[in-house]
Amino acid sequence: MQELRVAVLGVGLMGADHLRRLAARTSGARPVVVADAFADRAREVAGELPGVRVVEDPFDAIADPEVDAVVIATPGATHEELVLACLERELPVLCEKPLTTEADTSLAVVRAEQALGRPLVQVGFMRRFDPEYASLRELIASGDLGRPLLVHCAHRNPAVPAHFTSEMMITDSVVHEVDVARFLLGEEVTAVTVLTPAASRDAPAGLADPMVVLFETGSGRLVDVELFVTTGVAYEVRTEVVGERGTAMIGLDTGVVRSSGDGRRGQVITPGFRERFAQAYDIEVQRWADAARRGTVDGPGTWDGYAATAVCTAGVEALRTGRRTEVRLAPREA
Ligand code: ISE
Repeated sequence: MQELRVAVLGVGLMGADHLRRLAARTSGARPVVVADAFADRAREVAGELPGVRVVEDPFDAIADPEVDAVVIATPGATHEELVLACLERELPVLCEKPLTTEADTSLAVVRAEQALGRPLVQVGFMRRFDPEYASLRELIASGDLGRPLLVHCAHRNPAVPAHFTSEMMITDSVVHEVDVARFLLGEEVTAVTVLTPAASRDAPAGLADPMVVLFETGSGRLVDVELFVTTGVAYEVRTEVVGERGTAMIGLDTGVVRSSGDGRRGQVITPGFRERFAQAYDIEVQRWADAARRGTVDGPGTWDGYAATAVCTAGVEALRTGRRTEVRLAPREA
């Protein structure tokens, strides 16, 4: 295939970001169509990019004969039918997380792709493409840390939109640590416990912020996640692996160390996830486009999307009941 002609569905924060990335920084691919429920927003974003058409209905974009591949960045609740429509046309897809919002619908997507006999869908777990996460995984694989026993994670956002709920802290935020745990440890998460300490007085009423989430894995390892989404500080995502013969940590923003006039020395913390993971997003989209042109997927696939949704479903139940909740995962078929 010469050049991958891409439709971008949804041009909110992430979709608009991916659209510009495809237009300016992805080789072998270019955006040709955008669709968004807010037509004005779509026209405005597309207006910056010559040759990009706007359609109102995302299904028209999927059916468009000029489209070879699709990026889905619409709200999670729309993903199921959009991904299934792409599979019907056998189009490669990069779907922002979540793959779908419920475990059973994610499993249906896994099965629909399996029926086609080849992988077509990549799920937007961009942390796998972040050089620090990739190095941490290589370090684990080298055996130098010994067997990893524990993973400590901190996931702090300076702020979240007003509609953000405690459940979304799991389905929208902790979902990344679910994928990180599976990516680093190479096994499934089997149970989830959620603890809600005294809430920050700065958090909106009713938001269980901060929250501590504990994952158990199949072989008995533990991953703890401190989630704090209204810190008012900056974007801080840290991951520390504790092995039998050493520990390793990433996410310290160890960029330029600068002294300033007020007698302080330090680094700048990235303000948000788009800045912190900018390089990861670039690599993710480039690897997706390269693989799509080769007729394959080179990143987290539908099973990874399904497993993450299943763990989040258990997490939301654990939050609601206050009890340790087992993850119900269907058997993996070859
Ligand atoms: C957001 O949707 C993301 O995906 C970010 O990576 C995460 O840090 C944030 O908490 C989510 O709301």
